[in-house]
Amino acid sequence: MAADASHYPEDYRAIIHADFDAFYASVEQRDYPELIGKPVVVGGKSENRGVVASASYEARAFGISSAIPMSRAYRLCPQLVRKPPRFEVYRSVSNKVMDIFRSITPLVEPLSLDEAYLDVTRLETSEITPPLIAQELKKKVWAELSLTISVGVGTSKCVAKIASDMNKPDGITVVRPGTEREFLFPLPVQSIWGIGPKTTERLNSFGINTIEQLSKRDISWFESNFGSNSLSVRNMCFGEDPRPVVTHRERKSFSSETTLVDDSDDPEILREIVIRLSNDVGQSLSSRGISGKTVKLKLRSSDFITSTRQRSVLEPIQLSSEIADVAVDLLNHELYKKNSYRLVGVGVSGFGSLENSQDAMQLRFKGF
Ligand code: TTP
Ligand code: MG
Ligand code: MG
Repeated sequence: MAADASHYPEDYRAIIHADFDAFYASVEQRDYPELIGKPVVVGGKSENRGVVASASYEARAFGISSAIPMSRAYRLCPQLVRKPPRFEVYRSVSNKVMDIFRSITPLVEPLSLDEAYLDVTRLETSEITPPLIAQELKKKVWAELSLTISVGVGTSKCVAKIASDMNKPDGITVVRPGTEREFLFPLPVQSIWGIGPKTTERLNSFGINTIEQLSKRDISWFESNFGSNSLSVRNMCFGEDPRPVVTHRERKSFSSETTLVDDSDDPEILREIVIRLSNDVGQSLSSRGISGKTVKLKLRSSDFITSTRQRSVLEPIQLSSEIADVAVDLLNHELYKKNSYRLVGVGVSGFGSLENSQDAMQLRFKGF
């Protein structure tokens, strides 16, 4: 569906759902460029009864998908390349993408490591429309992370989520206000959030295959088949889904840590790492308009002993340089031990009241 960029009628919400394409597998292809264009899966070894967590789109052409046994994946595609998962890397990419989303709106609801809802209703101006915001989002993610997301734009969460799946990979699907039925009706019933394989089978056995066929049933039929969910399922057939985008409850701390490629006892290297991590944490805080009073340094030595040192400052801080000043000082007090370290982390906690972040939220709305 073309990204028609004209304005939305008033009273409509503009919800974006964004999801990485073949998340784990794409991160592996990005970090090991020799895997680009190849059938790649991330998952456990077949001899350990491993399953596929994520399959590159090249692997999907062989019929390979998430959750199938690795042994079966190899039978479908003998030249398959398997990579073991690197959860730390995926978590760090996830934090970064959520920060990119939050640089556009604070109204971000992460659903899992690789996807989130954004409410961009308020961001609309004479020049900026929801489809343009979606395009901007894709561009930013590609520029900063060299990974593609697929994006759906709709007037509710359920429509946006179904839309983001329509043109994967690297897709953008806009369901304009008022065209929800046109979009949803031809789709199979299992596209609806909450309709799993068992319910699908039962509905199919009644001859109900498409959302249009389901939508034709009357409310009493829904009541006897869906119980307390009947109204929400019925409404979703028409694209109506009042669930708001909820930002997760306030976090108590923000941190960033890294495992060193080679263990190090070199003060210069360790200081440089602490400064880089302070920078990551500073960016997370700044993008949310939060400042904190406690800085924590985490160190894990080559013999796997983890220690933490923390210090509180009088005035809340947010800037990378201020965080780094404290974190580097904490590090300097450890260096006399001449230990070699394998992991370094920096965190900030001790946040003030909510008021500050709400101010920041309003500022960002105005300044977009
Ligand atoms: P998904 O977004 O469902 O899948 P995907 O990103 O690999 O592929 P696409 O969105 O393009 O269809 O899940 C995100 C990650 O979650 C996925 O990369 C690996 C992990 N995952 C599992 O570990 N097991 C699973 O069964 C599924 C579905 C996902
Ligand atoms: Mg995905
Ligand atoms: Mg996902």
